[in-house]
Amino acid sequence: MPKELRGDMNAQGLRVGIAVARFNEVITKQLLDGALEALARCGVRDNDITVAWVPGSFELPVVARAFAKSGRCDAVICLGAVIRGETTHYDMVAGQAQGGAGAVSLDTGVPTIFGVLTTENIEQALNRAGGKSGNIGTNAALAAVETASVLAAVNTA
Ligand code: INI
Repeated sequence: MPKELRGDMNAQGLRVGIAVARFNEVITKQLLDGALEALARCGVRDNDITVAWVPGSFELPVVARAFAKSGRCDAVICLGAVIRGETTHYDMVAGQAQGGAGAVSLDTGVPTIFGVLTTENIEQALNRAGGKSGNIGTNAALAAVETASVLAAVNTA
């Protein structure tokens, strides 16, 4: 039988850094609330969570990188909302956030989760920030817990 590893959703003792964008704060505050609730449900203590607000999604990766390199975070979560209707440089902001978060993850080995909404309009964003389509912040937190757990299992297997 092959050895099979899965993440465990019990995250007691997990240390998490969250970078969250102030741009579209009405939305990103909802993402943050969803993430914090999910982390609490998984057993993460408040004392083990640090939240850093950044101006916009473009700035998420640099702060995520600092969290990841600090040696004090087992997982990092990036939260933001990039809405096409409001910007002509949507693709640049969204691309930097996504590529930057991915680079931080691979360069540091600390799972860095992409919880950034990219939508056409504010209605779609609200739907995915605690509205009828769930909460991307919640999903991001659960992905952080599961990935940190399976990574620890891979590293000790
Ligand atoms: N930042 C966002 O997080 N979402 C957006 O929709 C957005 N728009 O529309 O421009 C946005 N812009 C700011 C950007 O992230 C940087 O903070 C800014 O360019 C300074 O570097």
